[in-house]
Amino acid sequence: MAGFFPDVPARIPFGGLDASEPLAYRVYEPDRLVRGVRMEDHLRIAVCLWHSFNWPGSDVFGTGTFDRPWLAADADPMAAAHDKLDAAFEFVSALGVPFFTFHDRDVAPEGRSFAETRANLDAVAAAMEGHMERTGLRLLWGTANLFSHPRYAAGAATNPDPEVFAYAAAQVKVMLETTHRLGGANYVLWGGREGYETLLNTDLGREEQQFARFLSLVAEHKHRIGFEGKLLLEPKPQEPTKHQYDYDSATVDGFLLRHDLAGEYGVNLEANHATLAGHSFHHEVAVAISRGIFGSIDANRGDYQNGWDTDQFPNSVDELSLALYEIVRAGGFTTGGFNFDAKLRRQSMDRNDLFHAHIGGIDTLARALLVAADLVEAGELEQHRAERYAGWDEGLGADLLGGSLSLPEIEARVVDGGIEPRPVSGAQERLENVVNQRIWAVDRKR
Ligand code: XUL
Ligand code: CO
Repeated sequence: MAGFFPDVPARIPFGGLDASEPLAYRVYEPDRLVRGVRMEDHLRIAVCLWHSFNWPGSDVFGTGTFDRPWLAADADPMAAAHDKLDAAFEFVSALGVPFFTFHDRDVAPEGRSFAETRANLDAVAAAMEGHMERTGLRLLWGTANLFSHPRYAAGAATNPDPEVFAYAAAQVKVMLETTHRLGGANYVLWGGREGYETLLNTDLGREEQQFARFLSLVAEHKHRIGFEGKLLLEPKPQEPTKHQYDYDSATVDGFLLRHDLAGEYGVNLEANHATLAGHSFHHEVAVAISRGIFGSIDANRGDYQNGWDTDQFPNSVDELSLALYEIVRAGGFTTGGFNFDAKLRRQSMDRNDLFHAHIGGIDTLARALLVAADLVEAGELEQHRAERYAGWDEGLGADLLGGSLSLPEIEARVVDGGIEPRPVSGAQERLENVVNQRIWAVDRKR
């Protein structure tokens, strides 16, 4: 393929587990049916344009190492924006996944005024429409970058200065409209700087009110313009701020309920953010599903020895199988999907490293999907869970939950009814074996 990735085929082929070609899928086959649904439609995979196309491979100690000509300091900003888009669409179509995601600032440069910035984004969106039409690629979600520019150093919606709130609100309005124009399936808000560095200068009560007002304005505008995608908040406990208000799924759910926003927002869960919050990713997915706020996933992994967001590509079938089990069991994604919010290591400076990283991550997800589907079909976990809670479906359990009994009446039931509970095994090890046996057996299914 002539273009930015000349050594890569126009479409990464499926080679199967025994393939020797590194640029081939071992497991991911878009058309393979899993529980009657195409693999592509189960996973709804997206490539993010920030780590993969708008980041030069810099870290806090060193400058960029990657070959990304459009990021050169002397490049003309709009010409560079178009070159970046050409390379990104070439990449995503060769990968053969259906979606991409981006922040406004990933694709279009800031101008000298708000109006010029909007004009830049509109021009890039027009070019994007052309690329989308040509390649058939779709937008999983759009989002506004409310954290890089110095104006947002003290937060966007939760900034002590109302002018910053206004600027951020205007920016989100534009990006929500752009996402709508491009047919985006969702709109994401990640509050990177909606939090604090120190409580010594922070009014928690006010900031909570500001954040809630901001989110109501966004929801209102979504309905005003007829955007049918979901609005999603992306929980993260810290980084860049010491503490972020959208700490985890449970915190977001409480916030939404407290501010009458339930039903308007769901969550976009990132694996590495779960790790930073001290949770497993499995936990975050299960909590969001049980609260009815599950939306989409940012696929990546952290490093268990590091306390920061390393955003590595996912490579653990074991861990992802458990998250996928929850998703498949709950009926799968509606508007969401798996977005690779993952980045290369700074030393991975070969252009094709971007392909190797995504291919590995996609195969890991595909295999985890097969395991999850197997677990759901076998039904052992579900059966055990149902039996474990069966007491609540009728008799005493139903009476307790139904609210018909007071504490004295419950005492009477214990005494007169001779209630004498007997502990039963939680069977954790047996259930862990069930999961592992499915992971081991999945190869044999072909
Ligand atoms: C940062 C992060 C963001 C959001 C989008 O940790 O995950 O890239 O996904 O702003
Ligand atoms: Co993310």
